[in-house]
Amino acid sequence: QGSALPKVFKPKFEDYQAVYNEIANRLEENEDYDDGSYGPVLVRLAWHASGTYDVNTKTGGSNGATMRFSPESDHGANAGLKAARDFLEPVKQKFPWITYSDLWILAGVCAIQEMLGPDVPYRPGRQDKDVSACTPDGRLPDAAQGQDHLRNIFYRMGFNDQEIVALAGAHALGRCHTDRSGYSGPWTFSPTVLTNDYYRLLLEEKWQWKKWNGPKQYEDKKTKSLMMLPADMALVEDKKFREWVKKYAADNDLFFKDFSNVVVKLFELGVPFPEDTPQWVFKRVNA
Ligand code: DDH
Repeated sequence: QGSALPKVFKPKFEDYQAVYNEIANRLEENEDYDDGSYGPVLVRLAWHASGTYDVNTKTGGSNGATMRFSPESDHGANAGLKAARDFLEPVKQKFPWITYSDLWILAGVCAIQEMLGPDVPYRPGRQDKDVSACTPDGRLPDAAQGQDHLRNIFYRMGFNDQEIVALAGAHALGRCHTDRSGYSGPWTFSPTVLTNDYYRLLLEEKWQWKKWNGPKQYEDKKTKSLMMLPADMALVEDKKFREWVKKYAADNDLFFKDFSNVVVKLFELGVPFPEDTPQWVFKRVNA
């Protein structure tokens, strides 16, 4: 007797690659958006979805996509990430089988690879949670603070000093917006291409306080067109962090290798993958 059970759609690598391709092909659809790409804000969405993890209570992290809901969507650190969530909504409509949690991380992976960063291996399997799983405010770093705060925040996620510095290299990408964080400007001259320029600029430029009415931030003395946050500058002020800044400034391959490893760790914090979960590297569209 034949089973009347409906066939459950079990997505495979090709299905996730199709989602990847959809995102990759739309990254530059709106040339008026920032520097012409949604890539940076998608990386930031994936990071803020993941960086709420608490290694002691095992709460937060990318499993859940709870930033869909208030209060988490209204946390100050998440200001502006609606642009990224809205960008991904039509992708979710087109591929309804993917969870928001998997989609947001896949978008981060896609953005990093398409902005010429390293391969970032991906595992699917995150499940969306409801509003009750929203994390409390204050789990993401405060840009106005220094090394002690960075250690408190990132040790809570389970990272060490080397990993803190490797993660920060993401600030080669994107910019600050006065209507989001209050800060202003990009960190590098090529904010839609991932390189180790963030570290090189940190070490090689002369940085001075920007004279303006906004929050305290640095500008480069030469062009006054680049910026650093107090939390960025902590990486060269702290002796232990500085050693890693020097290594990554001198060696882009080392940065790419360490960045890929630490981003995979970040994107998988607290995700209970079944043991037989495959790990994939997506094929690039913009190769
Ligand atoms: Fe960041 N980040 N970030 N950041 N971040 C901002 C933008 C972007 C801090 C503060 C800010 C990471 C770490 C830190 C990206 C990725 C990552 C902005 C500006 C602030 C402020 C937001 C706005 O106005 O739109 C602080 C503080 C830290 C820290 O203390 C370490 C990490 C670990 C990542 C990562 O991806 C691994 C990206 C990308 C952006 C650019 C977003 C955009 O829209 O452009």
